[in-house]
Amino acid sequence: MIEPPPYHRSALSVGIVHFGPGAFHRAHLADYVDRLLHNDPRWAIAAVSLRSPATIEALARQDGLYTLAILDRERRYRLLCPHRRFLGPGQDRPVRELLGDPAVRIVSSTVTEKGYCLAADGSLDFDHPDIRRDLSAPDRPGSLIGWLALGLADRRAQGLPPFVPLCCDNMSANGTRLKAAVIAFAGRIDPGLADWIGGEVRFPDTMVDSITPATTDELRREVREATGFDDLIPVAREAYSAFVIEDVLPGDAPDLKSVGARLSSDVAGWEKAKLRMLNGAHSTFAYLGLLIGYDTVAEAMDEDMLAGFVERLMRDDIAASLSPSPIDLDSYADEILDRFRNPAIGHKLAQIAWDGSQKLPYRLLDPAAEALAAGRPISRLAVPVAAWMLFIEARARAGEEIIDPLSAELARIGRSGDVVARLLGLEQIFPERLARNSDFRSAVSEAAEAMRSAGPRAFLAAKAGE
Ligand code: CS2
Repeated sequence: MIEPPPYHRSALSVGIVHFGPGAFHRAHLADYVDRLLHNDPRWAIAAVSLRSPATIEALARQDGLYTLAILDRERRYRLLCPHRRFLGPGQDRPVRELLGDPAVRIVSSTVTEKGYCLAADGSLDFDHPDIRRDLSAPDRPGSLIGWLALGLADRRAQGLPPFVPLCCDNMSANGTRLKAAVIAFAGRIDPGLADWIGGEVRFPDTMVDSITPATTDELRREVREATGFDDLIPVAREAYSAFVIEDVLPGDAPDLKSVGARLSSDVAGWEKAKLRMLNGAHSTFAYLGLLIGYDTVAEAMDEDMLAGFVERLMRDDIAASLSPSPIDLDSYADEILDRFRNPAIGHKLAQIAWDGSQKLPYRLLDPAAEALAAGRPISRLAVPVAAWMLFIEARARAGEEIIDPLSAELARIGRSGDVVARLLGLEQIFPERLARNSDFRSAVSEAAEAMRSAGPRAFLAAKAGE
């Protein structure tokens, strides 16, 4: 049996409301907060799930306790318990009360890229069904954006200082984008509120990083055998964890620095480097690896042809899109590739392949657009984009599920002819500067054609000789 954390759960009070208590949150922010609670009981988390009740119910059933497995050479297990309130779909009243509680200073989120309802240009998508719904009933929101606007409106009406929305998702300029989205939403309801948010509310940009595979039954079994705890919702992550927060938190915010978060005035540099180097490489492994027939990142790393291609993409093309950078990009690439080799993680390529329409823009399309503008070659950057298209085509034709907010449309296109041109026409994914660029279009089409005719392995072999 492992020891519960050394704080008295009954002495904790809620200071953070978190939307989206999935595996990444429970392995990342919740771990920082759990360690903070050892010294400061004011920062327990109220977990809010807007859609699925499963995690909330399991957390409540276990009185907030769950296991964090650290997947290193030796496995370690810790029991965490930083969540004290568990609010599922339909519990609007307590959520609203908590957002108005002056003791709550942070409202954090991990709702994945699609949870922010943004259009391809990064601004709020007013045509998004959730946003339309929330604008027609702003007192009963269903989206994160609607909840933040309502919570901030209540604070303003009560003369309370605002909370700090803390976006912990993998988007570049994540806080800045969230701020613009909440202001745009508020502007449609009450321009005075939008001005107040613009002037008073801090939305720090953050960089979050720790590889967290999805929880499986195998993990549940392993935790049960190793610790004796029949945990429904354990999480596993690599030992590495990083959290960089823009240094704009107010003085009365939780001291996340004391538990290893880094406060920085240049989060943009960190965030961009992480999104493009690590996540860009991940997505490349995912689509090429699945086409070849691999299951996990570590397995794909064992294929020299594929690993060599991804390494060149990182060190040449992606690094060029980041320079000048506050980071030593070559050592950063070494470190990332080493993390990918960790055989203990078993990180499924199929998991990374989810939501490609949301992930590709930050990870690979922005670097491609910048490369074109700067006159750098894009033939390698076009390869993962083409691989994503072939992945969509293969899934659609096999009648397999595509996990993506655009799944219906992607499946329809995947089953049709002319997949490349039709996918390039999706303006939710490809901004005009790319979709209309003939160099980009031909680089993607040529890579897709060559992979189709030679097969992805032979294609990569030929690429290695270029
Ligand atoms: C991955 C990320 O699933 C994915 O898209 O690229 O979850 C990645 O593991 C994390 O961002 C690492 O910090």
